[in-house]
Parts: sequence; C-alpha cells; structure tokens
Amino acid sequence: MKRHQSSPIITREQLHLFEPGLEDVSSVFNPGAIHHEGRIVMLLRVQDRGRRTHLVKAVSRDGVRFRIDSKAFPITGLEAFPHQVYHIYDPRIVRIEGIFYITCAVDCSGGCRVAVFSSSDLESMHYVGTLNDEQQRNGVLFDQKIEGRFWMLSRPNEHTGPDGVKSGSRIFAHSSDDLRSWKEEGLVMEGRPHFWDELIGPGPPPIRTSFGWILIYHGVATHFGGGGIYQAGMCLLDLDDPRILRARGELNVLEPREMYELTGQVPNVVFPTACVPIKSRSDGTIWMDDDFYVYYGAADTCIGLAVTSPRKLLENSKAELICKE
Ligand code: BMA
Repeated sequence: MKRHQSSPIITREQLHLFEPGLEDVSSVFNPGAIHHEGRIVMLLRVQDRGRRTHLVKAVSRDGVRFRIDSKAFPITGLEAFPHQVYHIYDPRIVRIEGIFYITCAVDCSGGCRVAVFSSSDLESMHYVGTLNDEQQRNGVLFDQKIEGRFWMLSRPNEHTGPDGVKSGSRIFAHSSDDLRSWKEEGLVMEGRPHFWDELIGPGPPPIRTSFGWILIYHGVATHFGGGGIYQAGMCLLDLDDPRILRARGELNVLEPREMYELTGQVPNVVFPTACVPIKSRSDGTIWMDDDFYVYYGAADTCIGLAVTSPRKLLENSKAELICKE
C-alpha cells in the first residue's frame, strides 16, 4: 500500500463536538467507511478524556477531506443487548440489499462481543443482534449473501498477552439467515508463529473481485519487546466458499513507519478497518488494477489513508496461490 500524501487525514484537532465532555477529545481512529449517494461516509471511533467511546459520522466528496459531525452518532436498541455496555467501537460498514449493516466490537460486562447494527440511511444505527455470547472481536460481514445466507468472519479473543490485552490467532467463518442467530462454519486461517502475523484479525469487510474475496487483515508480531507491532497483510478467499483460503501474502503490505504510526496512544499500530473503491464501476465489481482507499487507525490516535489495488496487494505481499486439492 502507498500512503496518501494527505495522511493522516483525520486527527483529534479536527473534531469540534458540542456535547458535554466531547469538546476536547483524545483520539480518533479505526473508522468504518462506505460509498453512499455520491459521498464517502465514515463512522469514526472517538475517545474522550474520560476514555469513553463514541462514534461520530464524517462525510467526504473526495475520500480525503471530511466534514465531521458536531454530535455523536445515535445508537438505538441497546436495551436488548444481553450485557451492560461500556464501549462500541471499530465499526465496519457494508450494504446488503439496500440496508447498511455495521459490525462493532462491544466491550461489556461479559467481556467483548461482536454485534451487528442496521441503518437505512446512516443517520443512526439500531442494534440487531450478537454473533454469539463468546469472547470475540473484529467481526466483518461479506457484502453479499452467499447461497442465500449472510456470512461473517470473526476473530475469537482466545489469547491474553503479557499486558493483559485480549487478542487471538484464528479467524472463523459464520453464516446466518437473520443476522441474529449464527452457525459456525469453520476455521479460515491461523496466525504464523515467529513471523509478521502471529496474532491476526479481519480488517475491512472483504472486497469482492472476479477471482475471489480479498481480505485485508491485521497481524501482530509479538516476538519483540513492547506491545507488539500491528501490521496489515492480505489473503484471498474463494468466491463461492469463503472458508477456502486461495492465497495468502508472505509479507505485510503496510507497517508502522511514519511518526504518527510509531507513537501515540498505542505505539506501533496500523489497523485498517475500511476499503472504498476510488472510482466505483456501475456493476460494483473491482478489477485487478482498480485503486481503492484503505482507511486505518494509526497508533490508536489518528486516521491514516493508503491506496492500493488487488494486483498491488497480491504482488507486493508475495502471495502464492493455494491450489484446490
Ligand atoms: C486491537 C483492538 C483495536 C486496536 C488495536 C491496537 O486489539 O483493540 O481496537 O486498535 O488492538 O491497539
């Protein structure tokens, strides 16, 4: 990936929120983003000085300069959530059959869950359901039904680091008829001990191309001092059966190098959460050389922007095609 010359594109100084406690926020990172009515709409993860979490909407014509709302994004229906909610964060947005679905991590009295929210217009979002009642993070929906069912990837929080941070090294697929009750469909991929992606998790929702679903995922190298290095890499999943890994990059395609990625609230982090085609084709397909924007949290402090294409991801990650047996 190549950083955009304007990166970081959103920093805390650009937020001017009028709600009590939100006049002077601490950080803005890990956004969801999608095309809607000729604009790119983003949901920002914002933390205030109480270390409380808010989502805030931002809108752009060019995907680079955003007009940021002055109030928090409304979330309804949480009375149905099975635990006491503390934080709703890391939104990933897709549109399926005309409805927006937003998956978020929810820190709650039960630990961390992946929850699905829906929205008809991206003016607010409503709680729909939870993947399951297990420790989970990084839920991403595929933006099309596969054989009539919704599909999701998620990463269970099965690993506790020396600093107490919960993470994991396995990505699973799940399917559902109604986004409320989910069937586990199996393991998709695991972290690679000793290399760049020891711990892993899905990044942005998968991108549909004619040769497979491209999944940008984050990998954490833990065999260094400090809290690990958060990088981004890619893999390719089968179009018809996304449990099948068709290719996986050997190298990362983005790693912390710039000062705003190396230092901040959590140092050494690039954490992609959204991909948006720069020019959308009328049939919604993405071709090998179509450039798209990748939005990522940098050091859990601000939002970076990088540009890439399917071909660049495959080539620069040194992805090898895994053949069907
Ligand atoms: C992950 C999540 C992300 C965060 C990242 C780096 O485990 O908590 O929200 O951006 O760590 O701190």
